[in-house]
Parts: sequence; C-alpha cells; structure tokens
Amino acid sequence: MDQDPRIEIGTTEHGEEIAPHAVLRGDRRPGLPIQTPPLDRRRSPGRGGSGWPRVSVVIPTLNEARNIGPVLSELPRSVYEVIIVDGRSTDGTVEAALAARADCRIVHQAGRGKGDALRAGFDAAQGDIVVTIDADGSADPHEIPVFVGALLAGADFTKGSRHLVGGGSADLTRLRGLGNRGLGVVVNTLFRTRFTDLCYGYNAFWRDCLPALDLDCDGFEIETLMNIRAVKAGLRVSEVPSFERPRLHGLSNLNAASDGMRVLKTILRERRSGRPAVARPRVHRAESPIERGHLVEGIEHSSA
Ligand SMILES: Nc1nc2c(ncn2[C@@H]2O[C@H](COP(=O)(O)OP(=O)(O)OP(=O)(O)O)[C@@H](O)[C@H]2O)c(=O)[nH]1
Ligand SMILES: [Mg+2]
Repeated sequence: MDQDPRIEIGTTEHGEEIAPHAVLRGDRRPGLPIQTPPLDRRRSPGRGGSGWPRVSVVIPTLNEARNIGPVLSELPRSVYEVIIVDGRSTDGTVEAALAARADCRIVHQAGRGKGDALRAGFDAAQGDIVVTIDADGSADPHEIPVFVGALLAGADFTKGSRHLVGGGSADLTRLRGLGNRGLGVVVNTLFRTRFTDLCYGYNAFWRDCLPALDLDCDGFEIETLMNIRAVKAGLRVSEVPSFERPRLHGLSNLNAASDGMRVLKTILRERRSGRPAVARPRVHRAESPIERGHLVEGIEHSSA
C-alpha cells in the first residue's frame, strides 16, 4: 500500500529515524505532530474486544488548586474516567477538581510522593488504557489521542518524549534538562535502549501491563522505573513526541539533586536485579508502522 503522502519519515534531533506516523508534514506545531495510526477496533476494549478502548486518565495532585481546573477542562470528552490522586493538598485542590469536573474520581493517597500517588491511581483505574498526566498544566491533554493511537498501533507502553521532532519543553530548566539527558544515557547504556527522554510524566499503557511493571517506588523516580520495568518485561515500548508547557501556577515539587539521585539509584538497582517474575502479556498485535518504527529496544535479560 502506498504511504500516505502527508507522512514523512521523522528523525530525532540527533538524526535517528523514527516511526513514519510520528511526523505529519507541513504541521510541526507543538502538540500537533501526529497522524493517528490506523485503528484496529477489534483490539478493544480490553484488547481483543470490540469498540473503542476505555481511557482512564490518572492525575496526581499536590496543592494544584489553581491549575487543576484548566487541566480538566481541556481533557477530551471521550475519556472513560478521570482519577485525581490527591496527596493531602491544603489549598482546596479536591474541591477545585470537583468544581471543574463533577464526575472525576478522587483517591486520597495513603502514603507520600508522586510514585505512591500514581500507584494508587493505577490500582483504582478501570479502563483499558491508562494515561498519566500532571496537574500543573504542563501536559497538553489534546495529545492524549496521540498516545492512544500509538497503543492501538501495537505498543504496550508509550512514553512522551520532549526530544523527538515535534516535541519540546517550555518548562525544563537547563540543569534538569542536563540531568535528564545524563540519566537517559546511563539507562540506554545499561539496558541497550534508545530512550530519548527518560524522566517525563506524560505516558500511557494498556492496563493489563500493570502486573508486568510491578511498580514499587514512591517518588519522582516512578517514570524511570516504569520505563525500565517495561523494557525488562519485554513490553513493546514506543515514544511519541510531546510538548511540555510551562507550569501554570506555583512551583515544582521536584528537587533536581535529591530526586536525580533517587532516579540514579533506581537505575542501578534495576540493572543489578533480574527480570521481573511476570512476563509480557500475550496479545494479538496488528501489523503497524510502530512495530517497524521507533521502538525502544531492550536488553535480553536472560543473558545479563
Ligand atoms: N498526589 C501527589 N501528587 C504529587 C506529589 N508530588 C508531586 N505531585 C504531582 O505530580 C505532578 C508533577 O509534579 P511537579 O511538582 O509538577 O514536578 P515536575 O517538576 O513537573 O516533575 P515531573 O513532571 O514529575 O518531571 C504534579 O501534578 C504534582 O501536583 C505527591 O507527593 N503526591
Ligand atoms: Mg510539573
């Protein structure tokens, strides 16, 4: 079949080739770079069922009262459920969320940290696909169909990347950008992967991959752990370009030094430990560009 003339093979800023669906020629505005891949409706809900997949959006919140309303108002109407995991906010975040969207589900986090919050949200999610976005306005909810499209096209786990063509950031400081790149080099070297962006909160996966991820951390290292565990479990991991907008109000909760160190420790611990007990789920995958495109290849851990 002839390739869609609007599509060109994309490249990362380092010149690596990426999936053909990842760049839509003539429209390189941040947040709008993707042609949605062909959909295989037989896969969903629950992969292999019929109809559209049910998308659960999980949003961790810690004192985001001024930000959560605008974020919720931008969510596509088609999402199946919105789960707010609140970490004992004292500024009225939960009330602001319910005022903006009365049907969102509120989960009160028992522990502390973004990782703990996301794990609580994943436990509560009931959709076929889980999408994680931050509550500070930095993640553009209009990109959700791009992530879902990549999953429908064959990926098990799809990461946002600010470093693919069409992605970017108006929020990343120089120090954090350097740290993220350095940690990415460590992971790519140790796990023989091709991640272009390691520590980024905008991600999506089929919910049936959760046992394979077997998440067990509490802090900002959660995204790194998800990425590494997905690779170690043999999941099909892909990246899609994403543009990170500036936080709307307030300050980041992340500490570049201490949280960066937590991420590094997580990477080294994961390299030392073997393959997780639960292997990749057996599912049918349609032939699609993503299977030939920008997959983030992983090390075969049985030989490690
Ligand atoms: N429930 C909960 N949410 C948290 C916690 N820490 C951070 N968050 C939320 O996690 C999201 C990301 O936190 P930010 O403070 O924006 O950190 P960041 O600098 O953007 O860092 P990343 O996006 O994770 O790279 C925001 O929606 C926060 O409100 C926590 O301890 N509990
Ligand atoms: Mg943020």
